[in-house]
Amino acid sequence: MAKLKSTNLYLVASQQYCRNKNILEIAKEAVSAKIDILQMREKNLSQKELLDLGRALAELCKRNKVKFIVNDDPDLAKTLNADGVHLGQEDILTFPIKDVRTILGQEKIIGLSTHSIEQVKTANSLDLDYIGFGPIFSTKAKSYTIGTDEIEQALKISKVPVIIIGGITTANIRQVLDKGATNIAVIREIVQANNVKEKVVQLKKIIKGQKNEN
Ligand code: TZP
Ligand code: MG
Repeated sequence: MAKLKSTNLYLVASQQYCRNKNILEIAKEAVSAKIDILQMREKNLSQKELLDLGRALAELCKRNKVKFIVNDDPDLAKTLNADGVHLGQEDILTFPIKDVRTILGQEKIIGLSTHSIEQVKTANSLDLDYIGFGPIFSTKAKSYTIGTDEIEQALKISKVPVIIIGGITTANIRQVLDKGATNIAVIREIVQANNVKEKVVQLKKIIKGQKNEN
């Protein structure tokens, strides 16, 4: 059985991109508006802070049937009994995917960031449940963009669901959906929204408008 639904709004939750609000508060609002997947992506927290935030987010997601993914660290994902882990290209030098699978088991979700068609092809030989593909548009988290031109090819060749990421907003999301994408991940568009709930509802509505199933 597929571990992900066919259409997903994926929030990458990261305190450093929030303005005046706490990431846990934002996560609560996003979850109440039925975000599908939430990733904890914190690069500047101590192990204790990561554990505390991770426990709170894991509990929140579990209670609301939202998939909870931990960035960068398979052991932390295991400790938190998260639904899965998300790794970058540099992470898999330290944690080869087959070892991550051994740590987490068959039931858990393993995602990998890809930034080119070459990386999508390589990802096809790995034991993954989804890939991220981006950054499509300009973003604070990366210093380059890959644009929309290769989205169709990435969707066509990838063996696993492709989650499109990078600078996506309500203003430009249709450019991505028009290429066939059904899985969208964002940070700033949600965490910096004046009204997080409204923003989630609005994004989900636009994404679902593409496809009738969920
Ligand atoms: N990987 C590629 S782009 C990105 C990550 C983690 C950040 C996306 O953030 P935003 O604010 O939606 O551009
Ligand atoms: Mg990483």
